Amino acid sequence: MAKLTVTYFDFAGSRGEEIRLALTIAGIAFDDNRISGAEFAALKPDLPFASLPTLEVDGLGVFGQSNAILRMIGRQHGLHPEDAVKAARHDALMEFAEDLRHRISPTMRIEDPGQKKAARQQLASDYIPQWARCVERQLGAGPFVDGDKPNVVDIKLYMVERWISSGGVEDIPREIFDAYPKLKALAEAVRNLPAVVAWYARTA
Ligand SMILES: N[C@@H](CCC(=O)N[C@@H](CS)C(=O)NCC(=O)O)C(=O)O
Repeated sequence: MAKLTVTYFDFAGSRGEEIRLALTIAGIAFDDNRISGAEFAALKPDLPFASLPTLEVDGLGVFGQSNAILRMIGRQHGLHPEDAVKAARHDALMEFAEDLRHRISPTMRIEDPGQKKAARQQLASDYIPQWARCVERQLGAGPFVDGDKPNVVDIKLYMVERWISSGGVEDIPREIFDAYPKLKALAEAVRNLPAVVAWYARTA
């Protein structure tokens, strides 16, 4: 098995943590390369898409774009559907998780506190409930997207749920997903996977 290196910032969240969790759930060893902001600035011009995370596969090169990396891991280790139609449902949810990030992330760069608060309150009153309603509609009996089998899509949704429900974004209520029991159950089921519990016992 080729040596794998995940490069990301030194925190347990977002796109890099999704890759770490996917490999952990797959039971695949990897080099967990956590870098500082200064190291990122130095590396950035040479990264495939000028962003993190990346996955380096010894002998094959450096891969970028979190969803592409997750799908590669998923296909290699039985964590993404082989069936194209089923995969399209998973892919759509994975892209939709990115859509949510792309709505929230720009508010991090608003400097005026009043404007930042207003932008986030607006998201909390319209876009985020709409996002959660759409996700909830896609989920069946659960707890995972595919019933009782976890896949990379579940990791992606878990990371988003955990980000918001931990109070990670000021002025977006941490309870905002409480009205969406299937999404909450999915997140809880990922959180309780033995590999995930063991990962946080080791890294938290
Ligand atoms: N579409 C990309 C987005 C990557 C991205 O924006 N990564 C952030 C960290 S989560 C980053 O590198 N930010 C620093 C920068 O863009 O300068 C993906 O899914 O990997």
